[in-house]
This record gives sequence, C-alpha cells and structure tokens, in this order.
Amino acid sequence: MPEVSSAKRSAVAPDFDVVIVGGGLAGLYSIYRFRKMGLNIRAYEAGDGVGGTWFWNRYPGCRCDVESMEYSYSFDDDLQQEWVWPERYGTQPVILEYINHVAKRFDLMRDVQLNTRITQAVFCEKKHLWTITTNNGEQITAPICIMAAGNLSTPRKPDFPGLDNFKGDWYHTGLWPKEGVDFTDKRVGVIGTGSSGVQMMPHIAAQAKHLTVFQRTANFSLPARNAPLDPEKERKHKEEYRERRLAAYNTPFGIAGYPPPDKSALEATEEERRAIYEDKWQEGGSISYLFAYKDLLLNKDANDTASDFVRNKIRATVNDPNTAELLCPDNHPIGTKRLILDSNYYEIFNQSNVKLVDVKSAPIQEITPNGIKTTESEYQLDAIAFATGFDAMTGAIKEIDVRVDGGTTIEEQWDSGPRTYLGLMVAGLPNMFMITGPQSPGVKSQMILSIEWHINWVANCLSYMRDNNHTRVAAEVKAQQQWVDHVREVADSTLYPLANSWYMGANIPGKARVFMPYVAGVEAYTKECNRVTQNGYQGFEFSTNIS
Ligand code: N01
Repeated sequence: MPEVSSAKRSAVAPDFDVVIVGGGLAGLYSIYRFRKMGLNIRAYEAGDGVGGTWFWNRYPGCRCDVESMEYSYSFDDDLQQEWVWPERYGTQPVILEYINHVAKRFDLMRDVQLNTRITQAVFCEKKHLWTITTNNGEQITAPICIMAAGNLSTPRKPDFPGLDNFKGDWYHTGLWPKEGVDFTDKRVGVIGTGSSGVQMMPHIAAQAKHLTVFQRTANFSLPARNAPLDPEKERKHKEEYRERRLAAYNTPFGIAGYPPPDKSALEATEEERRAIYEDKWQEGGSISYLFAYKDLLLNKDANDTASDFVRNKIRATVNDPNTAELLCPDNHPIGTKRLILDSNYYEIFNQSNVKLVDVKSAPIQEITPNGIKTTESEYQLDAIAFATGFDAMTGAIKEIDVRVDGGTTIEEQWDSGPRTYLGLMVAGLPNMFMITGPQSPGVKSQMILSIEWHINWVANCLSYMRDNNHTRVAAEVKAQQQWVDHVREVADSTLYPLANSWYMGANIPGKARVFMPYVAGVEAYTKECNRVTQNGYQGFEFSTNIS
C-alpha cells in the first residue's frame, strides 16, 4: 500500500503503512512478511518481551499439545532445518527461546514496541486511515490495522468474593510470574481442570505439601507420551519438511501424516475398537485418537465408544473408585472440548497429598482469608492457582475500542457472537484484518500454519490493492452473513456444540453461546479462500480515496 497511500496522502502522512496489534507468533511473522513488501510497520506488544501465549503462560509443566516438528514456522527453510527441538512436544521455555531466536535472526525487534497495550482503534472513512491509541496515550496512524492479538490471550478468573482478603498468594496460569513459584511446604488449591490445570498439577503435586483440585467439569485427557525427540525421526522429518508443510494444507487440522480414516466406529466389533483405541492410547496425542474412526466427532454413538474407552482407562488408573468416577467426564462427547494431553495427571490422585473436590455439586462460595469455602466445606490453603482459562477468540479484540469513527464498537457488533467474513475481516470495519480470527480454523488447527496462511493472504490482498490503487477494503455484509451461516451449519453437523466449551463462549458468564471456530477443516477453508481470491476477492469491496 505505500505507493497508494503516499500518492493520496493529505498534508500529514500516516505514521506507518501497517500497525500490528500483538507481538506473538502472528505479530512477528506479520513484521517479517510485510517488511518484505517494503511496508513501513510497527507492532505493539503489551508484554516486556515477544512471544504472546508463550510469553505469558509460564506455569509449571506448560507445553504445546502439537508436536514440535510441526509447531514451528515454515517460512524459512534454513530456520526449520537448523533449529533443534529436544522433545516430542515443546516446553514453554523452549518455544519462547525459539520465538526469541526467530525475532533476533530476522531482526524483527526493531519494529516492535514493547510494554504498550492498544486501547483504541478508530477508522476514519474520509481519510481511509486508522488512528490507534496506546495505554500510554500515544496516537499512531496507519491505513492498515492487523489484529494479531491472540485467541487465548485474555486470562479470566471468576469473581469469587473475598479474594482481596486471602492471606496467601494467588496466581493465574495465563499470567504466571516470570521468576516462577516455589510451592514447597505449601497447601495449594488449583481451580480448573482444562489443559492448563491438568498440565500443571503433576508438577505442583510433586512439590507441594498438599494439593486440592477444585473440579467443576471433568475433562478427557490422553497421555502425551512426551519423550526426547528421536534423532532419526527428526532427520527424516526435516528431509521431508517442504512436502509435509504443503501436504498439511490438504488436511483437516493442518498436520500431515495422519491419513483420514474411512471406517465408522460402529462398523467395527468391540474387540477391534478396543485394539485400535489401545494402540492410539499408547501412541499418545489427540489427532491420532480422534482419527481412529471417521465419525467420532459426528455421531454420538460412535463417540460413546471412544469416550467409554478413556473413562475405563481413568478407572483403571485411579485407585479410589469415588475419585475415579468423579474424574470420568459425563457431560460432553470426547473431543468436543479441547482434548487435553497430560503427563501422569490421573496418577496424582493416588498420592496421599492430593485431594479432588467436586465444585459442581458443592460450588465455591467465597475465598476466605485462609482458603476456599464451598457450600460444603472450607479448605485451608497457602496459595491458590486459577487455571480458569480465557475469554477465548473474541476477548482480546473486544477489549479494544475498535470502531469506525462515529460507529458502534466491535464489542457492540459482536454482542450476539462474532460476525466475520472468513475469520479475516468484519463488515463495517474496513482495512482491519484479523489473524486466525473467530470463524476461521485457527484454534482447531496447527496454529502457526494458520497464522502463516492468513498473513500471506493479507499480504497478497495488500499487493492487489497497491496494484489497483485501492486504499480501502471491506467485507460485504451479505458475504459475511453467508459465512456466519455456513460456519454455524458446519458446526451443527458435528457434535461440537454439545459441549459447554470455550469454543462456545460457555466459560465466560454472560458471553453469547455461539460456536466460534470453523470446523470444516484447513483444507476446506484454504480452498474457499483461494476460490474467493480467484473470483476477484469475491465478497470484499475495494475503493480508492480521492479526497
Ligand atoms: O482453560 P479452560 P485452560 N468455578 O477454559 C474451570 C490452550 N492451552 O487454560 O469446564 C470452577 O480449558 C473450568 O470448568 P468448566 C488449549 O487450547 C493449550 O486450561 O467451565 N471452575 C475448566 O475446568 C486449552 O483448551 C495448552 O466447568 C471453573 C477450567 O476452569 C485452552 O488453552 C496448554 C470456574 C478452565 O479450562 C484453555 O485452557 C494450556 C468456576 N467459576 C492451554 N470457571 C497446550 O498446548 C472456570 N472454571 C497443551
């Protein structure tokens, strides 16, 4: 866009061609990609370092649930050949080290402003220009705004009364102290049994004097089977990296190497099913398990067979039958909430210093000076860790006052759930692109692949605008409505909406219950994006500022 903007600029030139909100994996690749186009850019990051999710989530045991040979950038062949991942799944410190390595190697930090949170973004229809305000009161202008603010970047803890009076320390997994926390000799309470809580608790149970686990909903968790990365496997993967990365776009989750199953779970005998599920259980990982049969996320009866298998594994692992039963999920089909990968989670309930408390039957009433009080009992604690999740997918954008000058905010526009075209743009908010936004496959895919796809798509769109002297692009209302309907229809053809998940906004009181990710898969999505582009950016309208 620079030629266009400079040709049409009024007296005062914009500060930048592109402003990027966020310095995580998406923000950093945006810098790399847009800089290659000769654009003048600046990314704003609230933290005092880059890395996004991997900067903030420093809780013990934090690890990616996508294998490290997949969970990395593909844009530079030397980078992916040279970087060595030590384990099957990357730990938070190693992934953060990788991100910092990328930032340094490609000299990205010179376009990042740290310690700066974007609070407002207002688009001027007359000038085709965003004015972006920071928490320091600084105002910046740019024709293009990239929202790379993350899907799981707005930590939320419930509003239990009394937290201010708690005499111990408390933490949230998504805002964990950099210096770490020593729980030695402490009585620790953890609220929440999603991925963060389940990953963290074996580490706390190994260190603390006592751990009380406050569980509202039992979740399915599979063994990660993490191990040092086999050098031979790594060599072979690297040899095939290019082909694998390309093939990944033709898969549902953006990860190659898992041929789609063609058999229904209901066509197999019980014995066959058990053998297959056992195989997958031993292999570790969630894609493999959910790919055991073609209908596990489509047919409740088929899903029951896979859910029952895991429930039986829990019963076989946990010695106390009452605790085991409480740990068995009973209100959602397996895979409809984010499937957790753990390392010895269920085993901790056989330790004498670990207690499971069911806060569904006896909810938490308040935090007292000495601990947590439920409707049944008070639990004495020295520290509380909230593993209570995030205002997912829409929280980070809605926290910013985003609007067209004189128009309604995005928060108001999304009051009944997010409305986007392709998860990339919002009708009525021109020149603003979301990276892995709601209604794209983002969170249901290998996230870095989806990030690269979106940013490359935006880069091509900006080149198209430059070539055609356009200064404004916006999604059409009709195209957006069709996409919103399509996303819902696809979700409704699956079992996903049966769960009270963060995909549905169900973890945030008052949030609209709308299934937010696009679950037709990466292949279907990227084909649709290509079709739209080939049809002259169908559903997008372009114009040129002639003032
Ligand atoms: O958050 P969650 P998370 N009283 O929303 C409970 C990614 N991630 O941080 O289910 C009592 O999943 C809540 O209970 P319920 C990954 O995509 C990835 O663990 O709402 N409990 C639930 O148990 C993941 O899915 C990795 O009934 C309350 C928990 O808190 C996503 O981040 C690692 C409560 C929140 O679970 C979010 O995971 C970590 C209340 N008032 C995270 N409010 C990996 O890559 C909430 N809860 C492996």
